[in-house]
Amino acid sequence: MNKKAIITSALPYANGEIHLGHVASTYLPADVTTRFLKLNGVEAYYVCASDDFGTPILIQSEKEGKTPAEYVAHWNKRDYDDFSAFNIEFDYFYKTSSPENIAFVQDVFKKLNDSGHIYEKEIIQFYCNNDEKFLPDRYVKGICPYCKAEDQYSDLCESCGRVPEEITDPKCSLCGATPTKEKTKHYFFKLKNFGDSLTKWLDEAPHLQKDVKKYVQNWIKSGLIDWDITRDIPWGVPVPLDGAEGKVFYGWFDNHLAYISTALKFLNDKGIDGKEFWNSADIYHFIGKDIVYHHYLFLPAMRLGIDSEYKLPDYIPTRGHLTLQSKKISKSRNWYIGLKQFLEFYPADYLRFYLISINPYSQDDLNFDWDDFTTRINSELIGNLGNFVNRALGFTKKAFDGKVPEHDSFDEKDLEAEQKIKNLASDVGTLMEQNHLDRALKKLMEFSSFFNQYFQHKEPWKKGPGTANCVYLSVNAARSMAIALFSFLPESSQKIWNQLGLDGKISSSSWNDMSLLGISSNHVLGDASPIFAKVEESDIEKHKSQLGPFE
Ligand code: B3M
Ligand code: ZN
Repeated sequence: MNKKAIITSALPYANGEIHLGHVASTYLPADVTTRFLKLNGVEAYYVCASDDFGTPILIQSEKEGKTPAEYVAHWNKRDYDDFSAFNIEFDYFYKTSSPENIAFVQDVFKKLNDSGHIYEKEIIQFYCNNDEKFLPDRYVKGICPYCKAEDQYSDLCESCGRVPEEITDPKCSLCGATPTKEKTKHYFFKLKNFGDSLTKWLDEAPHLQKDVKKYVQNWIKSGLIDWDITRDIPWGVPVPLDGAEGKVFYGWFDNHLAYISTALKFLNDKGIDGKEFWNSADIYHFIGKDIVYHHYLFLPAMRLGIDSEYKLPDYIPTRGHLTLQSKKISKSRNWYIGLKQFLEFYPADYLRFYLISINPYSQDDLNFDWDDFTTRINSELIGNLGNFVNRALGFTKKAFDGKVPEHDSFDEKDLEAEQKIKNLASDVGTLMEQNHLDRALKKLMEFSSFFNQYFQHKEPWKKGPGTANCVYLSVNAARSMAIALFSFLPESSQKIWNQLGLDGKISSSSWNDMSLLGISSNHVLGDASPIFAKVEESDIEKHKSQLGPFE
């Protein structure tokens, strides 16, 4: 395992609240992975930033009568607060509109330009004579030429998912007037130049997801097209060239560079050589499958274009979309659950447990279902894990006044239990290293289930000869579970830790500690109480009725 890592997750647009769909595919898996790496002694930093530029943000700020800077500052803070409440623990959360990122983006552009990867071209663009501005992307609405869906933005049809070559019956999205077409000069990035080097990188990168690789390679084979990287709007990173006044970079030119500029800012401020660290660390970019194109082609091509001055990603864990009650999440139809709202109903760990459990390391979509949530929390998290911990600790309290008894020599069943503890770090760790967070959590639940059966089998309440061994091993198993749980359920794992009467923060344990019998005889436990409270079905019915209507 590389002893250094930088972890990023797709930067949230500073344009609205974080909902369950966002956290499921990127922020939560990235947070769990970072915690895991840290427990393994990796110097790992999880950095993120709000994605502040782009036409949707400019338009929305205009609608709300705010400056774009005020508008994004509001969402930057709100998003950060919501993430924190969910125990997504960034080492640093910054913004794409930071002075550091602006300078970095301009510098990268100049290098790309000097190496011949940029050219100017005159294009025809919609222009609103009424608003006196060019109308890129979301400034124009019309009919999708492919599927005929009405009221679609010119840069993406939400109905069929295609990017229209030219939208039919265009209208200015600000005033509704029919725009004219005017000439304007834009800058293009020669993505076409990079077909071979991208193919080579994809072929050789050992940790990229195979299924994603395959279709990206097919895109390359079918031909790459150059990217129009500038916009005629007043909100963005200014193009640093004479004659380019009034032009800014397209949001997807600057945003992923903030992975690097944010990491550099954070590391340099800490007194670490940021560039040196970046280039010797494992780089992880966690994303959702809708931005594969940007992360597997555009981002690496830009890094290749500056001679890999900053290394390309080692891991791009790509996961599917979350549907809600089997329907596509839609804010306008009220078919979504805000993260903040969810956390008013249930503890962060319930959601973390559920979302990790249903989230494979693949691009398959996953579904949030209130009934499934109830079952998994009540029967798995509480019925299995919570129950075991409570039983083991509660019994020790009751029968031994909280003091772990001296154990005797182990019988066969005890030896099997001891072996389970010894294997736990590698059983769960191997799956974690392979990014199979869901399977790792399942392994942990199997461990808990084994110990429930062990406890049941030993019947310590009968105070027979095997009682002391059973208590000793069960209390140790609870400790092991707490350490293994930390990446997934940080709050609950700390609670278990405290109830075990162990000192300090569980985060300062190391991963392999879970395979030791770390609690010795005569250790005195803390106070035991149930860690989790049941999810009530009557509440679930209420939550369901708050969604929609979905016509
Ligand atoms: N802001 C959000 C998205 O498309 C976009 C990600 C940027 S990552 C550099 O998911
Ligand atoms: Zn207009």
